[in-house]
Amino acid sequence: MVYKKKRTIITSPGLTELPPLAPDAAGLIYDYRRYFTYTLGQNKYCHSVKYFYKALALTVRDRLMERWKKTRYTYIESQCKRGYYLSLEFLMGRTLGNAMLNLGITDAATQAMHELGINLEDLAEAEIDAGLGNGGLGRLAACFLDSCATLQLPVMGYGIRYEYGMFRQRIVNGRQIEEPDHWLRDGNPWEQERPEYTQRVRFGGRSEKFHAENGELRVRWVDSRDVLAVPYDIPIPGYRNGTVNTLRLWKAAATDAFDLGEFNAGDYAESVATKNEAENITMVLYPNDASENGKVLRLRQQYFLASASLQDVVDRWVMVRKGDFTDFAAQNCFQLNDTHPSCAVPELMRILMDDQGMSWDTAWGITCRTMAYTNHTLLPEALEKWPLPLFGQLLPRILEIILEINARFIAEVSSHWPGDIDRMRRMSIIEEGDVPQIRMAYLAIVGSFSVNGVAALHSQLLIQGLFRDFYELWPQKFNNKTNGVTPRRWIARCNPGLSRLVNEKIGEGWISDLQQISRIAALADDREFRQQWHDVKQANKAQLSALVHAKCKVDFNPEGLFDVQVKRIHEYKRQLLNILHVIHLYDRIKRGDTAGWTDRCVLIGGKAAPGYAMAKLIITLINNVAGVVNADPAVGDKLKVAFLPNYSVTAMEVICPGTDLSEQLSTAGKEASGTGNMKFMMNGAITIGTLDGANIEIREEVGEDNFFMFGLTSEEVDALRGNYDPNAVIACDTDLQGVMNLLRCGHFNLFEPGLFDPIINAICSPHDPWMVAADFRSFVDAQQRVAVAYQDRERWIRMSILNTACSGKFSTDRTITDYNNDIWHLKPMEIGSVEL
Ligand code: 26Q
Repeated sequence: MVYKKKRTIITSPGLTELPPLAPDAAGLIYDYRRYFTYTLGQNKYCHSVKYFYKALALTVRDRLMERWKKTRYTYIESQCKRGYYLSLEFLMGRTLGNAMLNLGITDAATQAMHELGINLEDLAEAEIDAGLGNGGLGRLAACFLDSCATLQLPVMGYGIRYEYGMFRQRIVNGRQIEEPDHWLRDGNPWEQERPEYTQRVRFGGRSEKFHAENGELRVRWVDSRDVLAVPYDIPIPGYRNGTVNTLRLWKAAATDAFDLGEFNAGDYAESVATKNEAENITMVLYPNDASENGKVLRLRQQYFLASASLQDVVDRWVMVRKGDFTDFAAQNCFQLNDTHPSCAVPELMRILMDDQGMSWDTAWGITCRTMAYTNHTLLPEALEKWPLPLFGQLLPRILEIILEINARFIAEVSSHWPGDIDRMRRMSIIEEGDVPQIRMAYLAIVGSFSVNGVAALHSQLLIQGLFRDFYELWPQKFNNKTNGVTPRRWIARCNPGLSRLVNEKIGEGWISDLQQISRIAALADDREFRQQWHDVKQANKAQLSALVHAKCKVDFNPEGLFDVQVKRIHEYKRQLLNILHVIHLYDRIKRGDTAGWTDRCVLIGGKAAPGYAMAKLIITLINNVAGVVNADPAVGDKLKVAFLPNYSVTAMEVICPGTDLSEQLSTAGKEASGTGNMKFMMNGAITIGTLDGANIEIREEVGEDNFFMFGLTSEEVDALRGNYDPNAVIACDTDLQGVMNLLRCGHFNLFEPGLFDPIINAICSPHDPWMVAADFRSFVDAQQRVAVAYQDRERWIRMSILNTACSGKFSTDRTITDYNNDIWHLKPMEIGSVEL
């Protein structure tokens, strides 16, 4: 039956609150020495920087702890409405620097370490990124948590504590090699295990009907193979406001009963294997940023997260409200980060009916008033589907509930559009076919009161395309929430030079109210300010050069234009278009066509999904082009190209402050939003981009004069499909011919003939979905406008200032305020207003 640990409560009058810990340098030094000496057992002979880092991490963590407890009690005592962000990914990066920034103890810690003869930055470098995400979707979740805490909203993150995060990328012979990311090897000072909140998650078995004591017909899930979910909590501090929220990550563990049964049968090896099967669930993050369908382990992860998190919330509710669910929907809201956690819909139904004894109608009334779904992709092939038979084997009770949800939903469709069989077939949660499939996006839409896209264009395209039928049925469910990024990490922390300069001019208010940064626009014509702005950028470019030198052995001259594209490698993001432009510049240099030349340093970085052959080949092409260009003495400083291996959150913290030009090249209508574009803008880079995702809104904010637009619009892309003729495009463009000739004659693969044929064929195919050749001319022309603009130094600096000044909209503080006003309706909670 339902697994519940007995709790023994000890109350001790001796355990009253201690006075708060000193936040100054002397207090930090005292605690640091204690941790270093007694907890970590080190002395003056210690030569591992890991211990120096760990002692400071523990010292800082202590200062979060008081606030964390207070925040928890404030939420429980006030019985306020709570929000939950359910995500298979949280790409947190490093924690130490962010924690110190938000606590306001960076200066004190710098001084403390200085007095101990330690350089704080060296020590911070020892922290390994928490890379529990693939890219945009996972990083967005991390930025959201920072903003929720800063806005003092009672929101908890729920995710998975993967033993292995995003793989580490190495480049060998121009090719991507994946290495495991065992990020927990040296322990994680930021997590706190909470075994007392362990949950039990069922898999397999079957469901059976039975009569309850009161004679009601009920359902139970029996003969299941259960797995324990053990929570690990991570503190999420707000910006200098006393709030510390929680990110709860679940780790899978085998049940004791499991082992016991096998042991009794006398098979030790079998019992250990069974244990592994359970613990495998949270072993590794799937490294695909578009769905890789049909992997049963991935579905186990998804259900594991949904089930453990919902049971956790319901347990807390039952404890406080004593089983009265009248207010549950008014007091709880779950935001689903894409369809990955969408098993939450049938799982909440199961908990409310099977565990809490509710009727279908009551349970459904609660479920579809508490769930909200965010979509992050327009690519139809990336929409999640699960084969029904596989789903039924793994989660029989959940499938039963999904089928019932669908039956009732189809009845609603049929009463809305009587006789419209085709529409019923189109809208069904179950896609018909040889093997029927469960359409997770449809399940999420049917079970949610809110469905949102992540940029204005994306939300518009969703209701016109993928979700059109659903929009016609329920227009009021659909809304837009344009993405953002947190200005704490993405300006204040990663760009101290810029922050100091801005603080001097307009104060520090912008850090928690980014609209205030618009006040620097008034200084865009101030010569002295422009010089200071330029000095900051040049210093940041020097740091980026050092990184490129260290990781790529390529020398970037900071006088050149730093032209950067970093993001997942995907055909729709068109790194290929970027490298075609590079080849074109190389071709011009070789032809001597260099009058009025602007020196350029091109940096490209990002990971390819390990099974995505075309993306991996594009990486190799970039590396081979870089090899040829950088080695050619005729090229010199005119053009440098580098592929940065192992792109990560921490790498971006050095990259975006040192970038002049931000490349946002996706085929229009394909990139849902993009968020890297916002980080670059905030740090004074100018965008060259298509009218796609949030680029459109960036251009609206900064003005068309301060943005380099190019390419087909999404309507033009759609209109061209079917009569696209890339070979005709190439025939009309001598520049593109020059590029194709270099590719075709094997200039970048002299020792591997034919290596890049798949790329050449893709560009020349009339079925190329990404229409690379179609946008080449427009892109090259826009790049020429960039080159000219960069030579007018004063003009460029002015554009740079205006980009930062107009980035206020792209703070996640604005995004989260929108989510809260339109979807969650949570009350900000002052911390400390409740007696402990
Ligand atoms: C699904 C099933 C099985 C295996 C993997 C997946 C999977 C994992 C990650 C599918 C998709 C993702 C990630 C998607 C993603 O990062 N999307 C990006 O989300 C950003 C935040 O909204 C947007 O800015 C980007 O435009 C969008 O591409």
